[in-house]
Amino acid sequence: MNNVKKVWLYYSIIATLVISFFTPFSTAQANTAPINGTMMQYFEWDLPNDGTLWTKVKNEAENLSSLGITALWLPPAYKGTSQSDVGYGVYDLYDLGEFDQKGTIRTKYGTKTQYIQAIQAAKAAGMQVYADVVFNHKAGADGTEFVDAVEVNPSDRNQETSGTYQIQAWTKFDFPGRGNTYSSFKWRWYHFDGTDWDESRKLNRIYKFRGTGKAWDWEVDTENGNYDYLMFADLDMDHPEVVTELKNWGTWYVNTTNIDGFRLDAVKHIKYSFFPDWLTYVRNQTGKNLFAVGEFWSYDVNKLHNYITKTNGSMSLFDAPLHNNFYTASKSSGYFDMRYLLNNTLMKDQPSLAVTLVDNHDTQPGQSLQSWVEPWFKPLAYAFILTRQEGYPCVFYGDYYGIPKYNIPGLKSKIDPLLIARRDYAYGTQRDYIDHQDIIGWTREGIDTKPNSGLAALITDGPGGSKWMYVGKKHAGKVFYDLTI
Ligand SMILES: [Ca+2]
Ligand SMILES: [Ca+2]
Ligand SMILES: [Ca+2]
Repeated sequence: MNNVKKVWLYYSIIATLVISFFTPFSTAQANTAPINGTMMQYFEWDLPNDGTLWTKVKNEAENLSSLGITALWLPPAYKGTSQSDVGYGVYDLYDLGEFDQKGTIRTKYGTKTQYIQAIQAAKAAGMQVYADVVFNHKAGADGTEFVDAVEVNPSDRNQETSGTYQIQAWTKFDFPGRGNTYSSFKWRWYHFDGTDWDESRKLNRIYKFRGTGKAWDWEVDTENGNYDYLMFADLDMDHPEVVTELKNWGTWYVNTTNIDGFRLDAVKHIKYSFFPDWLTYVRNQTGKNLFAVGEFWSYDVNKLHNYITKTNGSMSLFDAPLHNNFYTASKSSGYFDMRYLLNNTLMKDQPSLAVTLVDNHDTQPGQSLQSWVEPWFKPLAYAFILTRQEGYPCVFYGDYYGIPKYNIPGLKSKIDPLLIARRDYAYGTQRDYIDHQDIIGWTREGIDTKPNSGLAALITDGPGGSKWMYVGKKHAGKVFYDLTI
């Protein structure tokens, strides 16, 4: 076949030579068809607490869009336990950096006004914006209540390990700085299933609350017997007032911010039947076809399949098993069998609901799920998620800009060409050559509505080599060039 090139690099993306490559938008014809979707997770865990992220989003929106980023996942925008909270210690869902609460008006990322302006700028640049939604727990309560509770075994939460006794729990949320603005709902102990701190005894246990109808929610992940409880005060999704309040909040949030979708935190700890109902409600109330991706962090693809079934395909899921394959490959010193890169992944099994990723704020160094893909492998992994047809790829801020706290340099110069490859060339029929332990490849034949589209990609965890790959007869006689050098 024609149009095959030998490559000895770690990774390589070969695209058809286009004269207009450096000004790809100069031809009106190239703009008629929509480009491939690419999400960017626009934060990492260790960003400085300087209140500037929303402003950075506003300032960078045009630039990111021009590189082919079509959606931004922004971090939790509401008030957490303190100003420096990354956002997952959620205190008040209605305080987007507007009220003097927890010793601050702004959040780690800025004020409500700046957040709204960032979203407006992103949308004006043609991107979607997804909000990070944390419903599993609440933290930083305004006061305590005395609650009947029982201790459970941390590794088997179905097993009670004490009699019932009264604990002093941080479960009273009155939001004195906000009052009744936007919502008059006040959280009390009976809106929760349990907590992990008894203030009166200064005891750290996993406490399950006692009371009418009180039980860990089901169905949730079965790790530790029942994984409803993760941290802080755990919301009781069996309580109708909780469900109603969260539905009201979702509608308010979409109407207030004009976002386009959600990244849903910790879904394996939340009753599986909750989100299909919630998403249907908010989509109907707002009249928007809101995108959703859930964080079901498990390397067992069967658990992801089960969740997709139970949620009727109402949301996508992050492809955690794919991340794990990248991590394992990057740690194998060249001895990973590259034919197995897709094994047991959503990208392979359920591509239309797979949000593919390389790393995120939890897998980065120092975090709870640390499993950092080694830097040498990152360009290969990004080539894999950005130029193949399966999945909706998500680029991580920490990979793109770097993580200063750990002296990790950004890979912008490596990732940008792959974003361009995705934007302009990664279209059409895909042919796989995932057939060798060290060097694998794939081609895209291109489509007529994207002039000069089509590519060939090769990645290797070994010394390199060559491969014959078919790119389609319509490329006969064309010259391909390497986008990555
Ligand atoms: Ca419950
Ligand atoms: Ca829970
Ligand atoms: Ca619960």
